[in-house]
Amino acid sequence: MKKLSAAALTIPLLFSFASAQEIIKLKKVKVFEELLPQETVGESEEITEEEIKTTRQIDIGEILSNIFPEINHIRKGGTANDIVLRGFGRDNINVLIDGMRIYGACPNRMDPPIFHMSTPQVKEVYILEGPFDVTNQGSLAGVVNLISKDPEKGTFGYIGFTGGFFDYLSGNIQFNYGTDKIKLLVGYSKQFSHPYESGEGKKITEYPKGMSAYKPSEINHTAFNIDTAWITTVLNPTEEHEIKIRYGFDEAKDVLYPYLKMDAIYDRTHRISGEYTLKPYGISVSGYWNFVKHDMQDRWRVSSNMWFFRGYMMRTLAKTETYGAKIEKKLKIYGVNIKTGIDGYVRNWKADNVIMNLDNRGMIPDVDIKNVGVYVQGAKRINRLVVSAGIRYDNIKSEANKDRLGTANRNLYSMYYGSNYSLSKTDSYVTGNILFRYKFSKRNNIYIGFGHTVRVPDPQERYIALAKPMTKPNWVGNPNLKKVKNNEVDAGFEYYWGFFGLKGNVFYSDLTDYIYLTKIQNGAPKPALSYKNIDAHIYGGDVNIVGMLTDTVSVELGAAYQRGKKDSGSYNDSDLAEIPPLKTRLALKYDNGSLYILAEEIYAARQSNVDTDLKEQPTKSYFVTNIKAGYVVNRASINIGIDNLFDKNYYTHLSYLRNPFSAGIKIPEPGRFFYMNVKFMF
Ligand SMILES: [Cu+2]
Repeated sequence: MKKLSAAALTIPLLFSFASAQEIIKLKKVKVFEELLPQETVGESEEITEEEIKTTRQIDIGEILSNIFPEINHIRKGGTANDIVLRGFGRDNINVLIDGMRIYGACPNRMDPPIFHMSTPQVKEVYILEGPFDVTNQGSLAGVVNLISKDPEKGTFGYIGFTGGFFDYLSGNIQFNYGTDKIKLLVGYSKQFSHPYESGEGKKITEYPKGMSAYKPSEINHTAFNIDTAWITTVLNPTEEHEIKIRYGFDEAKDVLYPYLKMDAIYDRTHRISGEYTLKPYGISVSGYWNFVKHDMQDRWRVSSNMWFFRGYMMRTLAKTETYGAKIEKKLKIYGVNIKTGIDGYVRNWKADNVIMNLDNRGMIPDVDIKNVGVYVQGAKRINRLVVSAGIRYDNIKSEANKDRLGTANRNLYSMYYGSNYSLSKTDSYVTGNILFRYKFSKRNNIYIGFGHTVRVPDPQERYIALAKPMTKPNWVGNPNLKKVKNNEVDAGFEYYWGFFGLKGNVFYSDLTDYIYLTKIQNGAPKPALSYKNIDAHIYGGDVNIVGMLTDTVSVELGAAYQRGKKDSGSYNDSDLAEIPPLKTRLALKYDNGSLYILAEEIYAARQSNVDTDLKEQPTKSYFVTNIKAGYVVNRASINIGIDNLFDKNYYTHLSYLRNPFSAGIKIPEPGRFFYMNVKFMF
């Protein structure tokens, strides 16, 4: 009987960079796989690697949600999907771009961090689930790191074009030049679409009602129009030295978010980063800066009708800037592989809002978060046991500028939280983790790990200040919020038998001072939406089965389930909000190296474990079928696909905004969506 090779199972068929096929690699790692090189631990270390060959290429959040049952997307519109990993969202997970921090400018998360890199730039996505990252501050429940393509040796380029339903058009061109000493990659991409239609044949712009409804003239308004340009240079003056400099710019215009009450006029981002590696000493020094400017208005909604003289009833202009640096060294002491480093960053966020005649300047009042941290992480193999551990110390200061507040929102903190609050808070803490893996054979193993992680409240949770007109509830941050603490156990196994591989993982996260939405009044004239610390726990697990049926045919089955419960605070309903239901994915693949065919079925169960305190509603179960095929010939590839083949009308559980005062507008997923992409290499 034919023995299944490790490579065949985890890396089905690898095309080199020089192939015309567009590939994004998705890697799920456990902490020590990243730290220990293959030769140290033996060739048995597994990295769960998935490859994305054909997609609509709209956004990374949607792509990840499609492949991994434990990742779910928050559907706000046609693009810019935010993600929830194992029930954790927002700042509870770290989303990094080339290892650097980036934050969205929009107080309503129209531009989540994961939106700030376009699909054609992405080479790999690293996903580290659980409390096992000490190399970045605040990785409470996981890290998602998008890695961009590096330039290669040689002179060549690509041109790619995708077209699909609802006037979806996407094109990109990339040019590569490289010698031993200098390499350069320059790229440009554009994406455009009109609003998509759901399975019931309605445009997503037709779902909001009342004042939030789109004006009849704007129902078919551009849904997004995104330009992206990037340049990466790698310099190798000698073999020992490497300097990498990256610059990226993107401008997303006319992005519609029917999930919210406003749309983005534009969202403009600059990213720059530099990295210097001194290979013989295992030292790397990196620095980065990024800036996002975001303008959202209700100008295309009915609510702006009365305000025609200025074009909008409400508007938020927001800016965020993040910069940081890291020095890291890899070394080996007494056979222990060690990575140690010192890093720091500054995140600044300001947003100014106007609603009717209310001056909400400083809606996010020029908040600075300043962090310095040190860490050390080590791993060692002792016979069949691999032990890895990490520890990190952080000092982090959050500070808002009261002078930035406008006339309408100036007194909100004292109105709801009394005079005894401070707009400056410093948190210092130690975090760490330990993980044991026992290997029964080269590939079969079990593992168990424990981690203690912390994150500080984000600038919005502590300091947002938005006064709303008339009887509408205000929105105010809680300056007294404490940092969130997570004590989590993860355990799992990997088992290979013949042509099949089976992996499973369970986790239990005990959360202290988890930050949760609440309504507050405290004697104020009207209530407000705010945040409180509660104790809670989230637990769940996922399984993954991969099987090679023949040399060319493989099957994949994945399933994930998670549950969240409140443990403290006054509540009527103990279920945590925004916890996705059971989700499964079954895929059948044929791949002979030039022809590729995939059929997949995604199922999500009904979610009735909802938090009625936040007006959450149950979400129905759904089945959706996607098919795709691709063909590669020499320097060209062509792919076609149909997502939602049977034109089902369905909603994911994260398809509407949670608010304790009223349930948000549910945004359906796209109906049948046909697309085709072609790519040439020159
Ligand atoms: Cu916005």
